[in-house]
Amino acid sequence: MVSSHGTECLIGLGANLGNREETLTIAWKRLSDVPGVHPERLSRFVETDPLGGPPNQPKYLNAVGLVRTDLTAEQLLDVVLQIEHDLGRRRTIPWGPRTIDMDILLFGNACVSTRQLTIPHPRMCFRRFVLEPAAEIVPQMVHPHQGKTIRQLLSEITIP
Ligand code: A4P
Ligand code: MG
Repeated sequence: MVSSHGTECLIGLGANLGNREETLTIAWKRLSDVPGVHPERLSRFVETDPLGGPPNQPKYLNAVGLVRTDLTAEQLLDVVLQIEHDLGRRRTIPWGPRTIDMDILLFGNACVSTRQLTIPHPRMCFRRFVLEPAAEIVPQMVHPHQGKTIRQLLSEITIP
């Protein structure tokens, strides 16, 4: 039975090294296998031009997933950091190429600002590679700072 309790949480996934499709698929599966994390929807995978970081990076494959979770945001961060590590993510250059990046975009209506964690993800509102897949699965979900839906935020993006 699909559980309807817990917090609705939006997670962004991105990869631009290795077998990107396989890595995103495994990352989502690993997340879904964690006790207390219940997968609800995963967007299609979209190929996107790298934004920022060093020049001449390979293109990204991006996706956004919706889970319900009984975990706290801090516990969920530990989960995604562990999955990133297990899938070979090594942090070298900021915004550099990566086998997998998993960002907590929204965690219910929570606003978190600690050294480890900023929720909502501070850059999600300006990023087509986040908002497009998010709009596919949760167009009506509301951004707690902006008070706008994902669909509205997407329609207001000015950069390509
Ligand atoms: N952290 C703080 N808040 C969060 C959160 N909401 N979710 C901390 C996840 N982590 C969060 O992350 C560094 C630390 O951020 C974590 O240890 C955690 O404590 P990181 O993944 O090592 O750093 P990063 O991803 O290189 O930096 P950052 O700032 O997360 O970068 P972004 O903003 O995620 O951008 N272009 C395309 N087309 N597609 C992409 O996916 N991604 C980026 C990375 C740049 N350009 C891109 C893409
Ligand atoms: Mg990240």
